[in-house]
Amino acid sequence: MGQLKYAVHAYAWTNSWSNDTLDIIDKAKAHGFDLVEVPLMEIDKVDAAPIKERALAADIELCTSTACSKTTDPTGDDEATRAAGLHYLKQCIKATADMGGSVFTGVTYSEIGRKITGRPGEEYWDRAAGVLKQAAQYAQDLGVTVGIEAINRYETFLINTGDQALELMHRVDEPNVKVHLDAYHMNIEEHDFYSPTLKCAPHLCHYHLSESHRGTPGTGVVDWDGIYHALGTANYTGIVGLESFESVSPAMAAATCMWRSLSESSDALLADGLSYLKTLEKKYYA
Ligand SMILES: [Mn+2]
Repeated sequence: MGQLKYAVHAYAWTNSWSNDTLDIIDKAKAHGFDLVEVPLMEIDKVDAAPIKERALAADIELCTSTACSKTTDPTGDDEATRAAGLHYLKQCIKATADMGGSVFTGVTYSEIGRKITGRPGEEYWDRAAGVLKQAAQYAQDLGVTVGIEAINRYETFLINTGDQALELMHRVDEPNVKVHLDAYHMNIEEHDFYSPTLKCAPHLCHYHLSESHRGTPGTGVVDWDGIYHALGTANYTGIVGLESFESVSPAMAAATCMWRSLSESSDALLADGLSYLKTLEKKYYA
């Protein structure tokens, strides 16, 4: 038995979660994953009860993630947008609890893809922290942890590094707010992989183990030994996960800028990637 819990993002098989895609839960189990990461982008289509039932039947856990949009931006310039952001985050937290999950994460602090006219001033940090604090307090009663995923500069202006995610976490100052790293983004933003992983490890709630080109882990330039060395040193025993955008629709390919194939298929990426990562886990966890 390994010590890490491996999630697979449902985007490996669909770009739109609904009750028509519940079979993904069984597929994830068949692949040997410990959790399914359910996307909450289209929250109105997420029906928690059948998801919970299917996951219980398959003996697999659930976590959730999203990215805020222009109309639900916690850093939005007007009060109404920030209020809509808080309302949306609460919907996501409620759905997570209703399906039996305890981790909700992603770009929870701002609209994904937003560009501003200069470097972000204090007001953006204050807005994000203010909304996240209220969301986190709501989540406490439901037993849900809220994650802050650091993503690259082309996709957000606010949280690009592990250090910045920690900074926002400290500003929110609620015990159920944690950090979420993603190796694809780290490859663009960090100096190395070992140091930020080690520094964030005590505060992690999730780690997307994505390769530098979003293909199969182990076939790009991410320093996987550095990541696992740090995770093993910190004795992190939480959730890590795979994201593949290989086999979905043209719209999904465009949204994730996957303009060419990086692996044979999502299934191949997941099988090869999971086996590669579990080998590393054996090497670095005593
Ligand atoms: Mn990610």
